[in-house]
Amino acid sequence: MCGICGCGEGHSHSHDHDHDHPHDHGHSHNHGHDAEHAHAPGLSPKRMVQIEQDILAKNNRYAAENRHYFGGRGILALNLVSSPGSGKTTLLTKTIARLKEDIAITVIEGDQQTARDAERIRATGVQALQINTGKGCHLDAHRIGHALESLQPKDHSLVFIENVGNLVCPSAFDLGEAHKVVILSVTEGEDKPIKYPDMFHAADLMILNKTDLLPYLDFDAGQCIQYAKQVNPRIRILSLSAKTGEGMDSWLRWLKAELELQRIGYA
Ligand SMILES: Nc1nc2c(ncn2[C@@H]2O[C@H](COP(=O)(O)OP(=O)(O)OP(=O)(O)O)[C@@H](O)[C@H]2O)c(=O)[nH]1
Ligand SMILES: [Mg+2]
Repeated sequence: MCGICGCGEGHSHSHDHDHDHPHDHGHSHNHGHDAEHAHAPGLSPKRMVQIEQDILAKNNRYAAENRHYFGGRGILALNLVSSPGSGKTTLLTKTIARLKEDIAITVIEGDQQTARDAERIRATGVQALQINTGKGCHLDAHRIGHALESLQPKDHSLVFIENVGNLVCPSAFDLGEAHKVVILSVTEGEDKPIKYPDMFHAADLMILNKTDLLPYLDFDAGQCIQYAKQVNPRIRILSLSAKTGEGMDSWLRWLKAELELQRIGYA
């Protein structure tokens, strides 16, 4: 169970013992699937809160390792979050097509089931690894650490992490990314930033996608942008259509600028 949001995390390899994973960046560590115990009968609310805090603290330690890994190698890692179907994979395939000649790109895909998104990414010619979370509702930093071990992204490259489609739980889990990028499609309604404020608060950039559909909808883009800024005054907002390519140039310029900053190589 997801002890953070209560929506029922549990890994597809669900079990209840601790085990070790060696990491080739110099250490091994334990992790227990504590979250799965969070709904066990007989647990007091106080104990539940303690378990939630432990899960997040443990995740934050792995996230710090990932951030150190990215920082030392000048890699820009972005965590793409949204509700299901906002267009994350479409945006990625279109972005990769425009950038892959100049920039090395690696993608980590998170979905509950199937390898469909990783296959769509591989069809563009770049490396992708699919993580299936089973009943899990978000990616966690520990799994990203393992994915990095097997993918070995190049120094000064771009790593996209497409999170599980869910506007709630992924907001609580730092993966070590430079930025969370929240994608909201215009078919979802302009009120999503105020209904799911944690996600819009956690994100540094919001992409308003599927703008090609605006003529057919009552979506009020100005109101949506105002709601997003109400929740997070620092949020940057770009509007685009991954389908038609309108607005993509600004997104590509943002990516290149952020990559350049990351290439400085942080300690
Ligand atoms: N009209 C229009 N459709 C789009 C656009 N971007 C994506 N789509 C469509 O939206 C649907 C979902 O796109 P995906 O890229 O699979 O969305 P996703 O966010 O990766 O979905 P999950 O991984 O399942 O959460 C597909 O039918 C896409 O073709 C867009 O800019 N305009
Ligand atoms: Mg997808």
